[in-house]
Amino acid sequence: MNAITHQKILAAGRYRDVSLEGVDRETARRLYRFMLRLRRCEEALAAEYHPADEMRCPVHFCIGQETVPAALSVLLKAEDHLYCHHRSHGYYLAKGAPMRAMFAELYGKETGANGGRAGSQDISFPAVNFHSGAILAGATAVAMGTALALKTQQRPGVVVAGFGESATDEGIFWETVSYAALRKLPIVFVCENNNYSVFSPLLKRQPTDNISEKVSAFGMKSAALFGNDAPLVYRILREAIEAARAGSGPAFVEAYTCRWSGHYGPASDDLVGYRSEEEVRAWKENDPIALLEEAMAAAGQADAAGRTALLKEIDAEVADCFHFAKSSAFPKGGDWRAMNYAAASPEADRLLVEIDEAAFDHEQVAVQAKGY
Ligand SMILES: Cc1ncc(C[n+]2csc(CCOP(=O)(O)OP(=O)(O)O)c2C)c(N)n1
Ligand SMILES: [Mg+2]
Repeated sequence: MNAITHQKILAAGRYRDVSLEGVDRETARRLYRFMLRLRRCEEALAAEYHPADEMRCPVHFCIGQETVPAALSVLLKAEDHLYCHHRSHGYYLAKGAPMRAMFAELYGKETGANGGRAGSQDISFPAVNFHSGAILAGATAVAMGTALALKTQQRPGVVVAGFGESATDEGIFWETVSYAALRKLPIVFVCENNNYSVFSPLLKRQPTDNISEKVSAFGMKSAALFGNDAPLVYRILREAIEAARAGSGPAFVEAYTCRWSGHYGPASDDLVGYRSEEEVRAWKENDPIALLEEAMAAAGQADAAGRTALLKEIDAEVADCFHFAKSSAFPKGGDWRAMNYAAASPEADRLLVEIDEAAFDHEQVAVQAKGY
């Protein structure tokens, strides 16, 4: 069994070990600001999702899981590449992609990051080397391919692949880990282990819950840690990313955490009965933002006035993003072939030509069913 498990975290109650050791004042401020900005923007999106029903895609919120994106926002450079799964908003913002284009993408507008055609779970922003993908573990293999390209072409930079623990239910994840270890690729795999794949707990999907131990059996450095401790997540990821950058090869980091919302959409799905009220309450008592705030306050680095000023600034940005998204136009349709990311691919062109142009709802009259 793992040294750390969800059961052990819940049994331990309130976590009291946040330490700012190795995290300078400016880094702590950046981690805190990032988490607050992400939390606030997601809470605003969640509040607006229903009953307005104007967003054109399913949305997976990461409220409660802010530490990994926050650490990456400090650690990654422009030349680095970040790939992630369907719970994409934190990662998108971590790579410095604009919040306005994210909101517009969710609203299906032409000013969106992908012209309104990808939505939340397939959003990308190639200009900052950010890509997400809804196919579980799919992005891990693509990320590994990017790391292979960096290495063989001797280009600078590291690749980070972020995903939930359910990616490790997929065979391609293990092939990816094996090959990355074999070739000592400059890649860091970050698993946000929130214990659930939709409604299924990990121990109903795999015979053991020792993901990081299994990964180390493939010859890769791996670590498991309490994922709501932002400075700890930062320190461990810094070590892994610096090592990959220095040519020492890949690493796997497993951050135990909890998503506060339902699997998708703003509503709680706890009524289904797959996890208990006590479990979610216990995790909320270990709110990653509150934990960091307390440690910073104890060190004289945070206070109520600072928080109020920060929230005012963030709320103004979020309001601007809503205005931008809602007042933008829907995409016009247009030539599908021009939208082909790799226009040189004859197979992709053939598939695109076969799409029935008339079947496209140019006016976007139909609104997503409420189930999303
Ligand atoms: C290959 C594949 N199988 C099934 C799905 C359907 N699916 C979407 S999200 C999800 C659960 C994902 O759980 P996890 O990876 O742990 O991430 P979390 O949602 O917990 O953040 C599933 C099964 C999918 N997207 N891709
Ligand atoms: Mg999960």
